[in-house]
Amino acid sequence: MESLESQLKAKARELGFGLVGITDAAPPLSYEAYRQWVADGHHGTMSYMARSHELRADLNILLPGVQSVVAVGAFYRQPEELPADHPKIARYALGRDYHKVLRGRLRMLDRWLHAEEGQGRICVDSAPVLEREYAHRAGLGWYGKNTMLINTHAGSWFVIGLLLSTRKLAPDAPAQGGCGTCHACIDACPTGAIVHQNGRWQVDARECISYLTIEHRGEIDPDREAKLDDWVFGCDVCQEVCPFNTVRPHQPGRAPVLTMEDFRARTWPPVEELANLSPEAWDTLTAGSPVRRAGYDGLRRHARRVLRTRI
Ligand code: B12
Ligand code: SF4
Repeated sequence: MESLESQLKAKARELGFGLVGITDAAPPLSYEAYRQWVADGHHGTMSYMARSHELRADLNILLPGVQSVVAVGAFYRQPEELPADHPKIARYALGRDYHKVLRGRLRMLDRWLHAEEGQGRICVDSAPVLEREYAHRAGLGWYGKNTMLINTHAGSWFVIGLLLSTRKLAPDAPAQGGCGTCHACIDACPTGAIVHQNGRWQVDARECISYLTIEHRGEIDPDREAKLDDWVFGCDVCQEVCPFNTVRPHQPGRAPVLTMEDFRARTWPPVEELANLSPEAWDTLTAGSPVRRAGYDGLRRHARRVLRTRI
């Protein structure tokens, strides 16, 4: 008979997850690295990253009796390239919000796995968990110099979700691989946000376009603002240049496209329109979209900046 683990993985694939793996619930090895990142101020104004340290150290606080973690990855690369004049919105945010999409599907996996025994808890950026570490341990990918989790066969265009479980499941091996001598992302990052500190590569969020256009609250200092290029929401540069994301006709395994229709890009108006959205148009356009996180004023401000720099 097929093992519980293989049935679980088949179920996850049936639900549209391109990647799935299992690890144990042992405390994260990178906890100290995370604490240091916060101590160095790399989190900027993301106060939620500096809170709840103890929760990040022990999954038992989130789910008492937790034994296993099922990590899933959902691809979001679009099947067709977007036109060159499309507003620069990070690919993960072109369709429906991954928090909602992954949560909905993980709920089905949770019900299936715990129908007869055990309990589960879903984490999709919704609880203070070092998601990349658990996904790494479950075999989904290894840490790139851009800090993205990269899968040797499928690149990094995927978002991560976790299902914690009180059931004991056989773990997979952690992902093996690395960037080697490649430093394409470091050279291409428009702001120099990828830094080598304390013996490892990390992103100083204060310099990262993704942070500055999505998470940062308050004014952006003019020197930093001048480096934001044309990005209206998020940034994909360090992934666009990554060789593991390059679509190579002779290696069709690389950079798969979305497997969930929810991630298909909605129709985004041109930057001129984004800069002058009415509150009603904003509401309709961003319903169920990650772009909502930038706020009505934030999105318009970034769109206006892009227009200013085009002149
Ligand atoms: C805060 C945050 C951000 C911040 C900071 C990013 C950062 N690199 O830390 C900002 C706003 C800048 C950001 C940007 C983006 N983010 Co973000 N973000 C998060 C969040 C909420 C926490 C990440 C975190 O803990 N950072 C703190 C640092 C210290 O952690 P870390 O970079 O993951 O570093 C760990 C590893 O590098 C590890 N490590 C490194 N080397 C080694 C070596 C060994 C041996 C070991 C054991 C560990 C280890 O140790 C660190 C601590 O755990 C996670 C979701 C979550 N809850 O985990 C999503 C998440 C990381 N983001 C994600 C995405 C998609 C993005 C963007 C691509 C979005 C975009 N296009 O604009 C960019 C990418 C920028 C980049 N190069 O990282 C995905 C990444 C998916 C993937 N394949 O890796 C996540 C996992 C969300 C999700 N659920 O899918 N993000
Ligand atoms: S998301 Fe953009 S700004 Fe941030 S580290 Fe990557 S290339 Fe640099």
